[in-house]
Amino acid sequence: ERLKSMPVSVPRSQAQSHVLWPEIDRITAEQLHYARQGVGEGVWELFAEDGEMRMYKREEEVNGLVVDPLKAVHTVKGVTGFEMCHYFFSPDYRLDWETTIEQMKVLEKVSDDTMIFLQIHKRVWPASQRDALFWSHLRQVPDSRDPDAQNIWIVCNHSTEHHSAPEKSNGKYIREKSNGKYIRVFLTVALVCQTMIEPPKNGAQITRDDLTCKITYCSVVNPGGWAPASVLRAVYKREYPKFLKKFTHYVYDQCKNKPIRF
Ligand code: 16C
Repeated sequence: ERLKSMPVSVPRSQAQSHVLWPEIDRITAEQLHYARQGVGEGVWELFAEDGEMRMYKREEEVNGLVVDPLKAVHTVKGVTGFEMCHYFFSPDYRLDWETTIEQMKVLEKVSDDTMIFLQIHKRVWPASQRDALFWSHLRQVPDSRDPDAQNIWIVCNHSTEHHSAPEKSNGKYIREKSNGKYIRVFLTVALVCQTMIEPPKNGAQITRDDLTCKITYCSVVNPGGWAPASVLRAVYKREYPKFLKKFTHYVYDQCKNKPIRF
């Protein structure tokens, strides 16, 4: 009788017992769905292009603040989707490729695949400096009827709260008058990566030459307080392409002489 009430499957992630888990599970699934939708319906506007990389935006404002959603696609040879996501998720490499950060701290390691980060970003003149507090979750895309789905990984980052780093609560006006030092941004970011394998001839071993990684990166950042629209748009038009090029080159370089990890 007792056996009947026991769970039949092993939990996929140790983070399942965390209070944030329902939110992490829901937002990650939503972001995966959103990332898989194309950019063809005419609402997305191409703003940057470089080799295989294409970056699209939609101009949107909320309460007078620019929150333009961004969607980028890229294709990189010689690496797997897992490798891309691993380097994006792990705090060990973040400062190697992330050029908008001044400081980064892991506030809580929920499990091997889920962490809570606090980051202080570089200041953009003439706006106040920003910080970001978010959970980050890495997972292999589970069960799907699509056989290729086994080769898909996602990292999802989403703003949250944490007792060890409360947002300054003394009101926007005061914060912007230099009392509170940082304005907190709100972000939802997803990196989705799929490994495509060109089967080698004569059943030979798969090498890095047989691999292609298809990348989709989606981001929405709410600046959280006043920042001039023109400056903000100029900054992200420069920073997003810079990020995706630098990050993917970095992962390629890190992986090229190492065994393939799926
Ligand atoms: O996804 C990326 N990185 C992840 C790990 O760090 C994580 C971080 C998201 C970044 C959230 C943006 C925070 C705003 C920082 C202020 C801008 C600093 C620019 C400094 C330039 C010298 O998911 C890759 C992130 C790629 C770069 C994002 C740039 C976005 C700019 C959006 C404008 C925000 C408001 C700025 C206020 C003036």
